[in-house]
Amino acid sequence: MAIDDLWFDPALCFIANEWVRPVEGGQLALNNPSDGKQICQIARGTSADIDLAVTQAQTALQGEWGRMSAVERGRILSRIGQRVLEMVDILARLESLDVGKPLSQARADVVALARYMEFYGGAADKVHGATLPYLDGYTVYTLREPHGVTGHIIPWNYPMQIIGRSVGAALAMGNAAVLKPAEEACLTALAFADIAREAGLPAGALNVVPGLGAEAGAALSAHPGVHHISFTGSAGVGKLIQTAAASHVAPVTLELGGKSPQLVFNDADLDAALPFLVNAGIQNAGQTCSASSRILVQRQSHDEVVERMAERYRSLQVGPALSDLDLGPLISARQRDIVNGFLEQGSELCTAAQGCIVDDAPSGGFYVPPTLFTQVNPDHILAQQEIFGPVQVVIPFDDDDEAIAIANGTDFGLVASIWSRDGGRQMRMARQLRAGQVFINNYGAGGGVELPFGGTGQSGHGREKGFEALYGFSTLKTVAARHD
Ligand code: TXE
Repeated sequence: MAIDDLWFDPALCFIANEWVRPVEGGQLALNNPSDGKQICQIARGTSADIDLAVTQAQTALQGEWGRMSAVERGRILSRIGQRVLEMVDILARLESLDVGKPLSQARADVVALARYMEFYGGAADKVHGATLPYLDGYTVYTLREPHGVTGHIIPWNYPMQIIGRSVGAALAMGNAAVLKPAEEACLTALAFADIAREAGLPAGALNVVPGLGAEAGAALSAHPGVHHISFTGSAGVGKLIQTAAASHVAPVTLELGGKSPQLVFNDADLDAALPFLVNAGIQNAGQTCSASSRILVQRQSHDEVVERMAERYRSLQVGPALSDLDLGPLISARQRDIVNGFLEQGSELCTAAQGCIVDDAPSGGFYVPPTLFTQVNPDHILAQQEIFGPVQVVIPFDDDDEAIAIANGTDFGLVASIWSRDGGRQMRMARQLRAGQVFINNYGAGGGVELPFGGTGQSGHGREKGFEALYGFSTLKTVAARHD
């Protein structure tokens, strides 16, 4: 079992490079989504632990970490990335066990985390200010500076990738981070902090306080000593966090999920499209903010696309994460119940195909069969709300205008893709789609560490990933010097 590989006590918080007991001594059970059994106990951090972590982060900014050159920060991040890769087997097994995702998908997340560290390590000393022409007798320039203490509240679906894109970028800019991982999956966040310590990250630059959202999470978002909050999770909690941060006017980056469409036109290369159409919906059992849960197909191609997607669905196998089948379980009984509720609401729809849960899947696991619905009305609840499970709906359309109207007809705007050979249509659609990322004849662009990511509307605001994230995790100072 991967839990035997743990070299630290998961029931502790990680503050100033030390493993410490939560101040109030609380514990939470961490469960294995594949069988529903307890894996271990984790710390139930509270506002007292958040206070301690923020204080240590502030101390780090005044000490070695705050004085460190950008190039040295970058070297440390690169070393962390190398160490993450050296530990790929252990980390992948831990993530697979904890999140319930198939082992090979967990492994890809570890590799992505290492790549984030490499990218932000290399970028740390390449963020420049500018000199600005101004009045005679003045020299004016801008400085990019860290916010100070950054808070990172992350979900359970991609802990390592989200740490990479948010903590990695924040540290590259010289912030000191306080990370509140999700109570459902936090083992790799703790492991990562220890790896960072070992790779030379000074004490206090990264602190991890596990705990409940309403306790540790709420305390972090409302803490007046936190100068920026990065949040990935539900829209409801995103609004709470933005409100809490407003009390001390801290900027927030919100990444809140979506209902991302893929638009398949009659002139699309279906052989190329098919794997993307299905994989983007079922990866991590559909528990992906950028999951493509709506497939919009031009009417003439509709039946062929549905039949080919259905064929793939019928071959999908769902089982325990470490068995590395197509899909693992959902994260929790609660998430399974939410998804089953949606499936019930779709009971009057046309089900094109379902995958199967393998016979020897443990009875206590949180499994649901991947399900493809077809001929779905764009206003149906399954075509409007984020399901966060392996459920895709196929919606027919007639022409470009209708495709855009349906694609933009939800509250979300995270990702979209266009499958067409017509260059003019590709460019027109890319402009008209309401989404933070648009892909043409692909979906997801291989993980896209380098590609800025974030949403519009209820999908949130602010951008993470790529170089753009470094602007979000820094503030701009203008210096105007008058001289004779
Ligand atoms: O998210 P929450 P949940 C969506 C998805 C899913 C739904 C619920 O639709 O079905 O959200 O998932 C912390 N103050 N996404 O309940 O509650 C919490 O501890 C501060 C989309 O898991 O938003 C965890 O660390 N923090 C998504 C984090 O917020 C609070 C990923 C996310 O939990 C808090 C996950 C509070 N009051 C779910 N309450 C995506 N965009 O990828 C909770 N938290």
